[in-house]
Amino acid sequence: MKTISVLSNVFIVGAFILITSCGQSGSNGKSALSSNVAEKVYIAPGERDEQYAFLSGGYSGNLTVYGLPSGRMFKEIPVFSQFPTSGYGYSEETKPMLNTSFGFVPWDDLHHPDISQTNGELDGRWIFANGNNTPRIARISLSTFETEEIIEVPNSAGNHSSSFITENTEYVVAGTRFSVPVPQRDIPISEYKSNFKGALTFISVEPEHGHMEIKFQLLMPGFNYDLSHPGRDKSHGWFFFSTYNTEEANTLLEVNASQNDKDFIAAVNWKMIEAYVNNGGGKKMSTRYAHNVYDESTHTATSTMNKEVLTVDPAEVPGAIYFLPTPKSPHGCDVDPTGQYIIGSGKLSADLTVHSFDKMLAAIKAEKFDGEAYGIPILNYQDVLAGTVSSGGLGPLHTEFDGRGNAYTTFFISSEVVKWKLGTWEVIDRKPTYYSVGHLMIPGGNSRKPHGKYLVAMNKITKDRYLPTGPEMEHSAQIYDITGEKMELLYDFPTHGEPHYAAGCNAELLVNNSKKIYRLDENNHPYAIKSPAEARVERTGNEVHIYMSTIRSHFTPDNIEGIKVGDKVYFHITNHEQDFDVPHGFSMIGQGTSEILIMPGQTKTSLWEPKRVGVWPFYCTDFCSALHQEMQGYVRVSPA
Ligand code: CUK
Ligand code: CUA
Repeated sequence: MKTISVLSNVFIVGAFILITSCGQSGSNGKSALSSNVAEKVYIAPGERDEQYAFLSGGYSGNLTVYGLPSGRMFKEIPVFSQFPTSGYGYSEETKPMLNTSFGFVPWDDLHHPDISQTNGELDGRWIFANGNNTPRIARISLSTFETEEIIEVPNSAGNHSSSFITENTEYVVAGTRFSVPVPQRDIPISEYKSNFKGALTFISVEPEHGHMEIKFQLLMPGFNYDLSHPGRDKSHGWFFFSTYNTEEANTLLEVNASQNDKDFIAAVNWKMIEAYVNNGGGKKMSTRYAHNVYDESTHTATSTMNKEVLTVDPAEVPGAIYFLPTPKSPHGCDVDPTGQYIIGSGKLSADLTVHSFDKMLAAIKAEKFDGEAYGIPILNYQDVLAGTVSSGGLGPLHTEFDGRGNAYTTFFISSEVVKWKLGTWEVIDRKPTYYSVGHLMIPGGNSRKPHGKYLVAMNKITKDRYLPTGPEMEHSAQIYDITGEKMELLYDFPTHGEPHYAAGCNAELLVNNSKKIYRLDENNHPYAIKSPAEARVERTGNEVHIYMSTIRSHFTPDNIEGIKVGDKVYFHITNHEQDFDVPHGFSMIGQGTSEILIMPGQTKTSLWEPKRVGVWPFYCTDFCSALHQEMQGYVRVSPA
């Protein structure tokens, strides 16, 4: 214990020195740039980027889409947040997406996007993302770039080691950062030890439409499950989870969870557990979790509340889970493209620990264990160790790969990316980041086939990189060219919200699948109208349904009378445009539920509850034609 706390102090001093040196001139990398760097990131007007990058928006709850190498942002995709730009989470169709067992939660903390894979290669169908706060996993379509499904993860809290996927997108996996009583109940917090559980949740993904279902939950010992990665290629069938707080402290974790010299990486043979549950294994537990699905044909989401989940106690499946001792509270847990190396980044360590999958299998076969924790065998550290990387950097966090046998690790405290060689563990290059990098991303770097051209470092601290914007600044990302022996810093760009992980791919994977227009003849929204001729107003009790049409540049109907104070007025608006990229907006005066944006062929509903007598205007919020300013109407509201 003493050694560790001394060590952490050293790191804190290191961090302090680093941060205080941030603002000094000469240390910010400007002089390091060669003159042809500008050409490498310059995309001429009308030209397009080579790669997509999807950056997590952290506490914004959103996912942002960027181009590489330009660093230009193309789109912000609302996932776990209400988003006034499109009306996501405000329109009647999308409100159910943000439903949870805790009610409507229009916010979350999105950390790790991951693109769907087939045979360990990116297939560009969907991208998954986790919500940490109210544990959820979202699936976003890479055809419409819209959130299509959100499933809540029960028995979890701080859904952090998520949303990583297996090689054929069989499962998207969610691990809990905070262990909690399972099932939740009223017990003293001091009884944490051995009463709290850490759920690792395997959510199956139906291959045709991507529909998610919770297949099973492993109820693990009450550690903190930090990050995870699937085995790939030779280790396909396994999943690896880094843990900290194997001390099972429930207070002052900063000190109490740093006592053990080594925590664990948990190796989970999910194929074995899958076979066990397919044969009727596991126990059904009652719980509550929301499952929200957006249907592209009706343009409408529905939310259902599920009542039970299948749980598995590790003791029921001996031989399926092992612990790999890993020094100093590992954070990142990354698997190389061959599936041989599992890299643990002890955040209080200077070295990286690389475990060997082959050695792990051999040790399991030989039944050579160093004891057990809650019945789960602990492998011998030396037996499974492939090597350590001693780079001299401080505070290692995350590693990605270029597909050429090199790995790139971020060091938060020493604020740098270190390139090293798999197998020889030698350090090849190191470049500073500005400042204090968290994750990094190489497009495809989380698959068997990385597209190792650019590396994006996502930094926690911005300081002096941009024109000042008051005390709060956007976070900062940096692009490096990694095609040479040495990395080359190309460009800085700001991000929206805090980027944790990102996922990226070559542009070709998505450009042809990106949907251009919703077809009117495929619009099965219950309140869609096929043409402006069908526009009408229908009343049932105090509910008024307005079937409205938009086409350049008018609303039909545009004068509405007979509305009374206290009515619930639903504007069901169908955009009858047949041209790509001609949205119309709709907004009503005094409406607290944001505008909505309706794409061609789509129907969306805005609810308005008039409070005052009068004649009230509405208008189109999106500049749609030369006569956009004429696109308006009135609603007459009479006394109740
Ligand atoms: S975490 Cu952010 S730096 Cu949530 Cu993946 Cu490591
Ligand atoms: Cu429609 Cu502006």
